[in-house]
Amino acid sequence: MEQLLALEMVRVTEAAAIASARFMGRGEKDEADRAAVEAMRQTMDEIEFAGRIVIGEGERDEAPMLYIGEEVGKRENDDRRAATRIDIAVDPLEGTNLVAHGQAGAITVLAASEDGGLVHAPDTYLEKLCVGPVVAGKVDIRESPTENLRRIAAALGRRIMDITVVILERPRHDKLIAEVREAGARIKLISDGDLSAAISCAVSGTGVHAVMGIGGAPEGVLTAAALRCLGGEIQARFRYRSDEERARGARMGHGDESRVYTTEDLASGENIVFAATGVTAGDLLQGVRFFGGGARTVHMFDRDSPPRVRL
Ligand code: VTB
Repeated sequence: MEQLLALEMVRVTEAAAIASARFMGRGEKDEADRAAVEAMRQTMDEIEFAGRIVIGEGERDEAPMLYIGEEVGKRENDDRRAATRIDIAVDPLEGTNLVAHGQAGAITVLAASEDGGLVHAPDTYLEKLCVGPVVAGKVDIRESPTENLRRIAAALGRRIMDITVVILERPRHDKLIAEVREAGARIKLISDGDLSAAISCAVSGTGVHAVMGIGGAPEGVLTAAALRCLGGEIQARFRYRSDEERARGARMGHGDESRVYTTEDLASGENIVFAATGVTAGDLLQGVRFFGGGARTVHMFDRDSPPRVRL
């Protein structure tokens, strides 16, 4: 996959960002999401490539567009690109609630890899520990949050009190939050969006050093793709909400809940392309700004090896 494709993928996340940003503060999260999905799908179909959605809006029967298994891309010319199938993972609008309420941190995200390069994660939860490049390789999700905070602080040459951890504000995290407070780190509680928080860990200047806690599994794969490109790390374990989910996860090969998935397990592809555009301004990216006759957007995109970031 060439650099060109990476650039074209930015067009896809940009189109979704501009379309959904129009819904900022309108209290219509489903409409904001639909606008992002439609724009993404339409823009992908203008690009010559043979794509297949591996992470998207859901199963075929529950999502009209960008469903798992859907083929995307323009396949008119039988050139080399059309012959190479590319797996696509999307989160057309990460933070639908954030857009609906005009709050910070909504982004549109796409990752691409060669066939089989991204885990087909069931729609369930993952327990995640995400860190940036300096800390990568030094944490272990099987250890306590306190121990991991010690390791993060040591790697960054700081005290634990100088570390900021992002945690989704959910009752399931009460114990985690209490422990992180006890350990002395600063916490940023977010209402939504652990994917953009995880990417922020790998971008210096965002003031975010780690993400801990349980969030969506499909977004965990997108996190892994982004962190592969940026040199960060995610460690994760499946956390099922019901026996039905557990059985489905097991059928997909993810039955072992004690297995720790690494960044490379979740995004194993040799070639990984990742693109994101800001919808509402956040730690990571500025939001879409409209002016008479146009809009200004800010993106981040990259491909694996060598890790590089363009803001
Ligand atoms: C949310 C959302 C995240 O996972 O946490 C969701 O904000 C799952 O958690 O960005 P809830 O079911 O408690 O809302 C994400 O979508 C992705 O990890």
